Amino acid sequence: MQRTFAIIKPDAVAAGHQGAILAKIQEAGLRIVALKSLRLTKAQAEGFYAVHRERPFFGSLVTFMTEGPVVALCLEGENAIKRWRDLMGPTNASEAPKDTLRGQFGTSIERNATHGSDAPETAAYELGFFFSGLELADLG
Ligand code: 3AN
Repeated sequence: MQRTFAIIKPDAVAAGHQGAILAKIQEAGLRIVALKSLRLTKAQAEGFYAVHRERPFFGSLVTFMTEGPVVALCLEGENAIKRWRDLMGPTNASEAPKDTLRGQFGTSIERNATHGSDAPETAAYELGFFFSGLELADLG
């Protein structure tokens, strides 16, 4: 069993696609362990994307991620990290297949509807960035 961290980004929330994306998650058999809606501050978005701070798109990415509310999720299942990334599709939404979330709900490489951790270490870090231990406790 593996956990991963997911975000429904501001573009997808503003367009009202949260419900459709949550339905896809459940149809795919990933369990929603924790879920919250919040609007990131600039400092929080900069901290979350700190690994990208030297990249040319960093400022624009932070502006985008703070423009409106997001939905943060902890997803659980066998091989959840890869399964969620496969559901999302490639980073560039304009090139993503239409049967992926980014292909369906994203519009560009930046405004790509969803985020997903890329490895177990990043999943652990990102889950801890957004959720407390109590929120991630398995209350089964
Ligand atoms: P992924 O989210 O597919 O793992 P990363 O980690 O390379 O992709 O990028 C993090 C986020 O930064 C992406 N989800 C996207 O919103 C944004 N991003 C990545 N590359 C670019 C780019 N060349 N121009 C603008 N935004 C980008």
